[in-house]
Amino acid sequence: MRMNWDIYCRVIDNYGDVGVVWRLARDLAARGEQVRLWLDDASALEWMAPAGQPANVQLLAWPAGPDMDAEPTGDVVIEAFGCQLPDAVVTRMAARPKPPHWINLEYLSAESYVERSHGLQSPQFSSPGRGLIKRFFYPGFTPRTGGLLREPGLLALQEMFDPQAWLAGQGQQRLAQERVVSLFAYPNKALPGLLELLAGQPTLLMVCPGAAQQQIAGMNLPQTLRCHAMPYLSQADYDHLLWASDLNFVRGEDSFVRAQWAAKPFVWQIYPQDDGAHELKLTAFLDQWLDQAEPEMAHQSRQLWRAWNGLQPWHSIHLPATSAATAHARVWRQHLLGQADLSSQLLKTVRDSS
Ligand code: TRH
Repeated sequence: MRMNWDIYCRVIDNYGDVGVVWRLARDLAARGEQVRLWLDDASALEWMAPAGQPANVQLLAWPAGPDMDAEPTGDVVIEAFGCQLPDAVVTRMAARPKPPHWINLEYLSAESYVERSHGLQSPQFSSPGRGLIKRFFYPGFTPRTGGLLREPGLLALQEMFDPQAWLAGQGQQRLAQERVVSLFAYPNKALPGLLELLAGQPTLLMVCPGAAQQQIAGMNLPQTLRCHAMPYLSQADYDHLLWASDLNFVRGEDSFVRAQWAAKPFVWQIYPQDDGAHELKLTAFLDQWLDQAEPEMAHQSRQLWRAWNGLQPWHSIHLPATSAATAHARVWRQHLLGQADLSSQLLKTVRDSS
């Protein structure tokens, strides 16, 4: 039975918040659900989703005018990344004859608290939400978590993808012996070290908008390194960039997940936190991801990831052999395919508790 979903999200910084909720909204809509996406800043969707939204996704501004206060709430209300719903919305949720499913969608992490906390319920004892139950939903990498966003048909699309044709569409061509590397990064002191490492082999470096493009613009590059400054791509084309590359540098949350579905070697730059909490989060992922990996590849990856994240000096850093890294990326994707995707799990949670 089709349900009405309200997804609320406040954009804190960067593009991951809007990127994740937009992907979720589209995925639910593709499965026949009716979705309203409430965003306080939808500007990034201009380039992320230039084709606009499907008919069953409605984009709404938050905070909105008086109409927001009058709107009935959906059957399911998703509070993304602890964004704190306005009291007026919670009051209306509590006033519904049949209370809505209230789900707090959390950030992605491989830390052990995720399995412990996923699915926990928080009954509301005071106004405005008195009588409602909020459920915590944690994405993750193991069957005891909420899984990862993965649209049905994603792998089939990748199978049919033609990397040369796509690169040509971007005005680029892979030269003989050249590898293609994508780079999406926060400001990073390790960038000169990385460029030197990449220049050890002919490389076409596709640099996404942002800090890295500015940093590279002022540098003298060796002849073995061809850099191409990319425009902002749509989310679909960003996937294509990951699929067309032999090695991907990704960041944050959503590009990090997409790199895993791309099943190409990748390096993650985690969103840095002032209190250093990102180191634990990075280590938790490395531990899971490298658990069954070939030892040399695992060692080199750990050193490279830590140095790229400023957690150790850029010293004696190597790129893991492409063959071992690619084999590992495929094994890891296969492991992830063993768990239900995030939208399927959300739908199941809601249906089971209806
Ligand atoms: O932009 P980010 O750094 O977002 C981060 C993370 O979400 C982090 O967890 C959060 O705490 C912080 O913001 C506030 O990286 P992320 O998550 O990869 O999001 C980027 C989105 O932009 C993703 O949906 C992919 C999309 N994208 C495109 O669609 N086209 C592009 O050209 C590029 C470079 C990205």
